[in-house]
Amino acid sequence: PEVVMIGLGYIGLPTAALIAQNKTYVHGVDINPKVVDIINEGKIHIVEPELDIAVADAVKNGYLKAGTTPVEAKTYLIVVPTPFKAKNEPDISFVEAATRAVLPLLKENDLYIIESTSPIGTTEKMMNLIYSERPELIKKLYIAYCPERVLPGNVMYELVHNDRVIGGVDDGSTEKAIDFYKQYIKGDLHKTNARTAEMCKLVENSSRDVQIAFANELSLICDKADINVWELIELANKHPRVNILQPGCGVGGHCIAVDPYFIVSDYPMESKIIGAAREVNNYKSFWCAEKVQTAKLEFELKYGRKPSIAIMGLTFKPNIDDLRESPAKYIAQKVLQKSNNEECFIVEPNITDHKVFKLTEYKEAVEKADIIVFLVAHDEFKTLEISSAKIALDFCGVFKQKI
Ligand code: SAJ
Repeated sequence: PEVVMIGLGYIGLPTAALIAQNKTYVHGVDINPKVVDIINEGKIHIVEPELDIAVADAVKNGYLKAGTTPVEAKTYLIVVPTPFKAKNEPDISFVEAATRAVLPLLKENDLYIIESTSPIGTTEKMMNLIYSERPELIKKLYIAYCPERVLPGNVMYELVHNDRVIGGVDDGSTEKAIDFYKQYIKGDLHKTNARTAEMCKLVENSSRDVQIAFANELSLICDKADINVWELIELANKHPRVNILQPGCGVGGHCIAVDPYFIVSDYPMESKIIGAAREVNNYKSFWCAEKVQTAKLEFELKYGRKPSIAIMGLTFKPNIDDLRESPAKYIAQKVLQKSNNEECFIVEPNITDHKVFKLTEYKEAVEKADIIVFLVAHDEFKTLEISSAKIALDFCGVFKQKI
């Protein structure tokens, strides 16, 4: 093969399929043998529109093969997860393990690229690791960092059309990496160094987190000030230079709620706003759970019986089936934990079956519940009519009502 792709997950597999569709031989590597088997059958293990066709084609035509160990190639792409450990410190052990796995295969003029979201300095760290183990290759490899920025649900389009930031450990590496990506990508390829490219990825997601935190902070203030935050934001955004995002029940997903910690843990004294944004967004989820408790107590005082509750939505954002780092899931769990034998209906129209939550159809839940808690603004919910006899807690702006 010409390319070895280490990591066949949400980004690695689509990228491998894209490269293979362009008639470049790709050897994909994953530590999970089940994933390897599924891919070699031309099937996929994740949900992503159009990915199934791309993988089926690439495997059928012989351009994509998967295995559990790397083989010799000209380009090595590291696309493995970088989770974080306790105390919110990033864990680059998968990047390091992937690098160690390709180390013995590297030869002069090979290109080694990290795409995994990584703390600043990771590419240089991996370069030092490679050169300490293979000193005969010093300055004879091309080493670069190139983050992905695709939106889950639209990966196959964005992989090709988004601009990319490409940073080598030296100019030769940047050029070599640009030459590689330009075979597959239609977006513009922007040159920089490895550290800037690493920080760029972290900053893109931190910027969104900070902006959402501002909207969430406004929602807390407005709740106390008796102002409809949705109306307020719409009006403020009429200003030509103001563009406030939407408040919600917190920030989720495996990127925006995670990446800012990669900056905060390395530069805690300097990243006050980034750290505070994380706190505000986390607090918003806790606040929503508390609001449900208050609504329950008020209902009981008023009607002398326990209310039934509908929890509307579990995913980390609207119209997807992904529950990773989902604030809605966290709130649902809190409500269930604090349940005092009230009937509780959990709704998630994008998931048919869940091993922990017993799911109820959304119209049925709305009909049966006294308190309806909107956590995710799924399209289905927008056409619901809620009787005025019920209490609706609209945390995500389905109806743009005051809570
Ligand atoms: N959210 C709000 N209010 C808003 C917008 C979003 O509360 O106005 C919430 C969502 O409900 C969700 C979270 O933020 O819980 C994140 O959703 P998202 O749609 O903003 O982003 P992701 O996590 O699906 O994808 C992001 C994207 N990054 C940016 O937009 C800067 C994507 O381009 C990245 O590739 C991806 O992270 C990643 O892999 O890093």
